[in-house]
Amino acid sequence: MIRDQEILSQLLDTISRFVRERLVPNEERIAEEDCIPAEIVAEMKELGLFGLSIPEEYGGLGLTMEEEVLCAFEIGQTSPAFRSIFGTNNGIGSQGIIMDGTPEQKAHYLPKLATGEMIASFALTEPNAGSDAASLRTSARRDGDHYVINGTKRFITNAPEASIFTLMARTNPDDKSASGISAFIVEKDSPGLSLGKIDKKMGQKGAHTCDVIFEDCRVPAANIIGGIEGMGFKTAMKVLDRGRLHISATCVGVSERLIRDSVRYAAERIQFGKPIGEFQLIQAMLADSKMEAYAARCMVLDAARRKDLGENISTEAACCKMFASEAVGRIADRAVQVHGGAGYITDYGIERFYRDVRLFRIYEGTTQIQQLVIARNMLREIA
Ligand code: COS
Repeated sequence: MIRDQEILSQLLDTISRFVRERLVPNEERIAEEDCIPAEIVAEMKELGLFGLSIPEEYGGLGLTMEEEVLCAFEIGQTSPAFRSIFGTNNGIGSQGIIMDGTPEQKAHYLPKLATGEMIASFALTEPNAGSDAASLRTSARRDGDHYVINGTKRFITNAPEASIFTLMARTNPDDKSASGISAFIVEKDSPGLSLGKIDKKMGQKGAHTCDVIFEDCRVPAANIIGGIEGMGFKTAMKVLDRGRLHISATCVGVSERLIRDSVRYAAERIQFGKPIGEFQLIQAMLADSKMEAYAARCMVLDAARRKDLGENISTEAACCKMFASEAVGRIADRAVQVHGGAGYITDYGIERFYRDVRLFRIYEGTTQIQQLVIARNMLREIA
């Protein structure tokens, strides 16, 4: 749903210009320095990028899902690490509070997340609970007006930068199922919370992950999301359904960027006396990539529109995440191939995207988890 086409077009133009003029020229720098420069983060705050999806009453832009994916198509046209720094405030870090938080929790945290004054991180995965999210072991034991939290969360995006964590922990030790899990807002300065070393990753330099360790960490009982125990797993699943659409849109953006770079290279690079783009074997690769990116774009837009209409898009979001993340993997591979030797050399940046996009098939649910979600929903519908 697009509320005001003119305002949206202005926003998309502004984001597109920011990506072209400020982010693309800094891609190599953030890969080398493994850090998003403070002046760029300040500009992102200025543009409102930390609050794209946060409701207007809390100081965000309150974008609809369709508007948000259109923005993500633009933001995806550069290194994914740039998106990552504000991605969790719009997505998995904040959405638990937006969807299920109490009015007090929303009023306290959302305005600071919308401006980027606070960064929110989503803490679900553990050393022994990844795809099987419901098997998580981090415990939250009630003690008066507090919960005492013990456990370790792993690969937590933006944890080194985070001010708050949306944490999933087991409040009922006797219930090993999903209904024993609750969601909490945990502030980074809580006594007993510490961070592990920043992980060394294959790609997406500039976006950071690390362990978050809770040792008798005391959290006010008022910070349980929604004020009731046992709802945390469902909150996490709803957050992930939505997050998967945003990631899919980012995959579309990266795909379109890689295709543009590949077409330009194919038009300029001369071999056998003519541009390589005139050879049909190169054309086939360009066409296959275009077809897949276009299909992914259409899927994402359709699912986003359905979400705006209030439909349950769990299946569609999983289809989008699976298709768009697998497609961008193939598109990045073809981009390397079209660029030939240059595609393998760091200076051209294509090999960096090739490594960066590999994560899309893994986080916010692997391709295999998307397959499982899609098929289970299909079987449930018929039952
Ligand atoms: N929206 C709302 N509620 C949902 C839901 C969704 N999308 N999916 C599941 N639920 C609810 C179910 O309805 C069920 O509630 P009831 O007990 O009241 O019926 C409850 O949650 C448990 O669901 P289920 O039995 O399906 O849980 P499973 O343990 O079988 O879940 C999957 C399996 C694979 C769906 C889940 O573990 C998952 O999504 N794993 C991937 C996690 C992930 O993406 N990790 C990435 C790291 S986070 S960046």
